[in-house]
Amino acid sequence: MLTTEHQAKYRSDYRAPAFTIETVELTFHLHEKQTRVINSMRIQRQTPGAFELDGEQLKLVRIELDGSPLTPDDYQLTATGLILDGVPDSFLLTIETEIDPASNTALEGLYKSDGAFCTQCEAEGFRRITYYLDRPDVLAVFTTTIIADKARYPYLLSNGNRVGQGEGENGQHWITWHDPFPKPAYLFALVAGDFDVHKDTFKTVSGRTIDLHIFVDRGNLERARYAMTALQNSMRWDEQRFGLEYDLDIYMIVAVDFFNMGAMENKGLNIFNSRYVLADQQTATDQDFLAVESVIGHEYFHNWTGNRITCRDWFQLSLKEGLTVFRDQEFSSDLGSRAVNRIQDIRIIRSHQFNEDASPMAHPIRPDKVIEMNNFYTVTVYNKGAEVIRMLHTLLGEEGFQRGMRRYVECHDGQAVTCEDFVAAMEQANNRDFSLFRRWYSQAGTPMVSVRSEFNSATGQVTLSLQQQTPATAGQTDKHPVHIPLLLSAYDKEGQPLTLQTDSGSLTRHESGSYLLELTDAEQTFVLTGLSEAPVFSLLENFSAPVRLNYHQPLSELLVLLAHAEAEVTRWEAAQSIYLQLLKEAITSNQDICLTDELIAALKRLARADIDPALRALALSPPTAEELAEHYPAEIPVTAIAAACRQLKQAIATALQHDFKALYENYCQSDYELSGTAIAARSLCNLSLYYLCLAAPDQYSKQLVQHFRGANNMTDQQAALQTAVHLNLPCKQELLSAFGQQWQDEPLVLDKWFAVQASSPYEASVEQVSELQGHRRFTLTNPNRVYSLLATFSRNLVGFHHPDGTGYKLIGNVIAQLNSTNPQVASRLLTPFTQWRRFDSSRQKLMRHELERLQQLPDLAADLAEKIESSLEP
Ligand code: B3K
Ligand code: ZN
Repeated sequence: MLTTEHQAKYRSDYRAPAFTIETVELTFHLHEKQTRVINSMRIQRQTPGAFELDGEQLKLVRIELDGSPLTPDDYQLTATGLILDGVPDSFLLTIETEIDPASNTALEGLYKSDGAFCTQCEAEGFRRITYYLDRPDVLAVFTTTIIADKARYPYLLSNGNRVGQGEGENGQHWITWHDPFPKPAYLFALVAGDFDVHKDTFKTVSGRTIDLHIFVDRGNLERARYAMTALQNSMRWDEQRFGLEYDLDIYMIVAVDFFNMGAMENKGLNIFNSRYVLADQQTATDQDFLAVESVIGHEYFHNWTGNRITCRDWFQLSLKEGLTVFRDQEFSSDLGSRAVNRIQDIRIIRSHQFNEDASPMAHPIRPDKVIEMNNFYTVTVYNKGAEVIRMLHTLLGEEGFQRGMRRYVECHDGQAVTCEDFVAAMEQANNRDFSLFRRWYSQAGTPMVSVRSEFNSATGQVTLSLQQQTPATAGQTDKHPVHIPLLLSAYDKEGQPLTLQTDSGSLTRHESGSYLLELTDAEQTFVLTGLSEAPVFSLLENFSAPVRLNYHQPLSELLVLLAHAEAEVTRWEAAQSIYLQLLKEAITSNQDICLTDELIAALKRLARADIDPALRALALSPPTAEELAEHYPAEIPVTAIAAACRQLKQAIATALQHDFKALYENYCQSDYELSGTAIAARSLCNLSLYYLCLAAPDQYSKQLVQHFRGANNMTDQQAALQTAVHLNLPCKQELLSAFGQQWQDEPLVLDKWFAVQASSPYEASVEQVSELQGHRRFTLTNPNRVYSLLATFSRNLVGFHHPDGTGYKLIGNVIAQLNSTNPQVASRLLTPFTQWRRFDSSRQKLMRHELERLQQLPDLAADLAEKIESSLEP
């Protein structure tokens, strides 16, 4: 047998396919353990070259070429596919294979989720269903017939429109679907099962009526209402903001409990992890509702950015993901609070993406080398990818950006294209030169922008000296300057906004209200004129580029911004900078944190300020230990970080106790409503209760229990539970068992119960997690459960990094088990180990030992091998 196991692929090796598939007719005879797949492909040669189909874990039953059966002498079976020599230039190939969905624990290809059949084909899962040219630049028209037992599988679904159906023998029935839009195999989907269906419609801008069907487990119909509204909102928003209308007559979403990731944008038939569909007041938190809205939007928006225009090869993944994340972020911001959404997105980049840049798996948003594609559905490709699109938006403005989008769609509808094609469309539509901007696609790492400002009172000028430098990343040491849009504003000492100008014309007013400077060189200076005092700058406003900012601002200036900045995100940034300074000083000096009267007064004003309560809650929350760790690229002082974070919160709690009491009373609501205002109020109310319990546990524990028992929604109930557990209050056990009892049969809620305990910021959490692994509801077969207990724990700075290494062992053992059953999930759990060089020598040794132990596993999956090898590279 030939094997290509663990072989790297390079972007530079791309070759157009020698053959294309014009049409494909699939027939599925569904059976738990022996599903038969008959695949008839009309194939056309494009260029000279071998004919080789991808296929994995398939049992070949027969092959026919233009109607004649082939014998084993006519083809060659390899570990990864099927080679046919001497094929004609145009032919019909029929292949029958047998697959075993019930044993498919990797949840890739065709598998069973509880009682239903479902598929996951991105990136390379279709090859586990049949032999095929499983690459995104082969676009075919699919017709799919599904045959199955009618009683057990009354719903048989696939992409496109339903074109035929009938009854068969022995209680079987069949349905045929036809998708008129040519698509790559990764967008293929099939579902068979018994569901409740929530039905509605949407009338498009051109007047067509689209059927919308959401399929959920029986009994969950009510919990699909919110997702339906989110879908309708998405469809309307994409018409209004991007001018993009839906194309098929029906849009279906199926919610399944067993799913490796969030959801999948299969053409006309999205398959979702049930956590991003099911939501109601009793079982979903406000954050869950917002996540449902965002993921529903994301998958819907892929219909144009991903499906109609797809990727030429998987190195271009950010073409569809970066752009679609940008679109879903804008959707959430247009419908909800723009500032709150932006803050959440900034936090993801700063904590997770910057971490990835500092890890051995660092890669540009368009990677150059991949071993296992599933390892590249990363925060870099997705979220940094979205920041790169956002920078284009900042540079072009909404109008210019939309002009570029229209050009992109006009030129590339129906094609499989590259990131380069996208940038070129933006350039051409706007008559701009983005040669330098393109570097964001090829260069990995987090640029550092250092700024000095000097005021000259004699001339009334400020000289801003800027330097940019990107530290070396794994496998890419040679770095160059990138094109950075830097948004900024300035205030006087009283917090009045200042009008800025330059002599050179290099400063423009941006549509956001901030000013825009474009950095393109390693070093640049800008002279701002006409100022009567040294301004208080707000730099990198709205996080206008995914960079670190090195600009020292005294507390006095940060307090001006905290109190007066026009942009809410800037006020939050000012608060975070203040907290960071305090935390870092405490860690360096090894001294306790002491809040000055001036700072306390500022925080009290913030607590009472006439701004969105959700924003106040965010600004009154210092960085988490995990976020603070990101600021220690060389060595993360685990214990000191945890101590400093605890102290700072304790100090805030004590100093503002009365304010939190007032906030709790003002913002606690008895009636439940799911509106932006109510969500914001709940966040401030729950934060206040947390601080009160921290300031005076004896006095407020009772209140907390009441808050928990009296809660009429999951947000309040979960927040109370988390406060009890994270503050280790005496009522902790009482609330844990009440919650566990009440929700034992609701998997999505029980996941929260596991996660709250796994994130508890104590060393002892490792014992707790170890015990929970034996809980009767714990299982390694369900990815949601694994993520809630174990992925959550692996991100718990204090628990996972327990000095005796038990946290590492615990997760290492699980990875070893999942290696053979579900490598994608195993690989996700491995991510924290890739950071091993950032810890003290004792922890380094323990983490490294775990990586080496895993490396020895027999049949190590490519997903793990790639990460482990890059981590251990000297
Ligand atoms: N495109 C899918 C992700 C597929 C992941 C494959 N391992 C979901 C999304 O980004 O919309
Ligand atoms: Zn996506």
